[in-house]
Amino acid sequence: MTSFSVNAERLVARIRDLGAIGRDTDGRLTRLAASETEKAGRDQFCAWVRNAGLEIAIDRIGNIFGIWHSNENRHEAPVLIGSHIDTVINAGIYDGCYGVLSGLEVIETLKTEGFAPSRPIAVAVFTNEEGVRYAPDMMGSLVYAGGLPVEKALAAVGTDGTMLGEELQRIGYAGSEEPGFLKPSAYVELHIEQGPVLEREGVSIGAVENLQGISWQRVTIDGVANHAGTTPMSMRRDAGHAAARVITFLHDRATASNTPTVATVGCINFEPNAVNVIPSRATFTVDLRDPDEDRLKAEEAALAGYLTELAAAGGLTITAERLARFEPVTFDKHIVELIEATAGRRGLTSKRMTSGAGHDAQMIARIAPSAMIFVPSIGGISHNPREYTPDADLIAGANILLDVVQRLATGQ
Ligand code: HGY
Ligand code: MN
Ligand code: MN
Repeated sequence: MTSFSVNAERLVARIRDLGAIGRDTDGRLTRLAASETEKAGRDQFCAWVRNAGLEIAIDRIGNIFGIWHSNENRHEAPVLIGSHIDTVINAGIYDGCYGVLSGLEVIETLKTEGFAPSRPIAVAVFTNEEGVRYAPDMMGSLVYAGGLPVEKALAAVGTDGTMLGEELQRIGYAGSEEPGFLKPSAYVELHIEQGPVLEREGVSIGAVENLQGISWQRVTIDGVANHAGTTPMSMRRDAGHAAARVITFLHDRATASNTPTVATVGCINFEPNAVNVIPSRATFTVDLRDPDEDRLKAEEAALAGYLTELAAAGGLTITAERLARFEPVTFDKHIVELIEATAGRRGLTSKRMTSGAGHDAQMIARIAPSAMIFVPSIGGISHNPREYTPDADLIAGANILLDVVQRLATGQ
């Protein structure tokens, strides 16, 4: 197999250009799913895809596909590369975008080099991977893989009260293709690690063999509003204090365990949210993750038990609503082995890894052999404007993706 190399300048320039789209007045990068800023990112990606001479297809949940096929291979199942371009709030420029732009780069390089694949190669931008505005996360790829009815996803109401389907209409990305219209022969996703392992161990490439389970809940605690100055401590039904106890319970339990379990409370809101009123209501999110399904279930049960005790002891009413729940996923061992062998052929070190973050690959793994390639994140920082991966690592990862896709598209 002839080994090509991506156009490093073009890829790095596009990562920076896309990273400049969607900055607010404070310069913070925020491209929430189906927002005006994400539309601008989608438009830019589609312009690059058109310019590359690929066919564009958009499905009903707004997933975008850039497809390269020939008359000879158009009826074969495509090799699919993908990720996302929606971001969290005040995000870095690499999360998701790196994988999408590297996928486009791989196709453009193979096209330019005159490579003739035995099957189509496509790059996908999946809608709402982050799940910050609409839950659950990885929504577009979940719908694509048949894990969530498209009508239900389109009816999702966001944290801002908008409806996803209406927002996709408004930004012009409510497509007509039925989700799942392309049945991939294989799926590969290139992504920054978003954790500290590769950098700490001085390894260039992560061959991701599995991905941990994810549990998202929204907890609502109802107590009684009362005067901050006149209400004795013994008479309070303080929803705010109860929320603080739950946050401490989760943090201490995960910290004390000698397992990879992680627990995060990322959003919290008090009502009436006034300096001199004991909160009557506290609403917050709980993100629990573990590579082992039984342990994740045990963490969910421990939380449920603690909430029941807290409600009884404090005269509170506590409810929990499930926002997302995904079991751990194991990726395709042949593709993982191919990633490792490819890294070796390019003289790069690699290691098998578990993904701590959720990714679209965990959903597409339901319908096609799938795996992921990681490159180092400096300081393990992500979901933060300080997210950074050196250009040399970005290019190394993209060339591994290039070789892996080329091999998957020649059936060797
Ligand atoms: O939550 C996650 O792990 C991903 O960034 N959506
Ligand atoms: Mn991501
Ligand atoms: Mn992310």
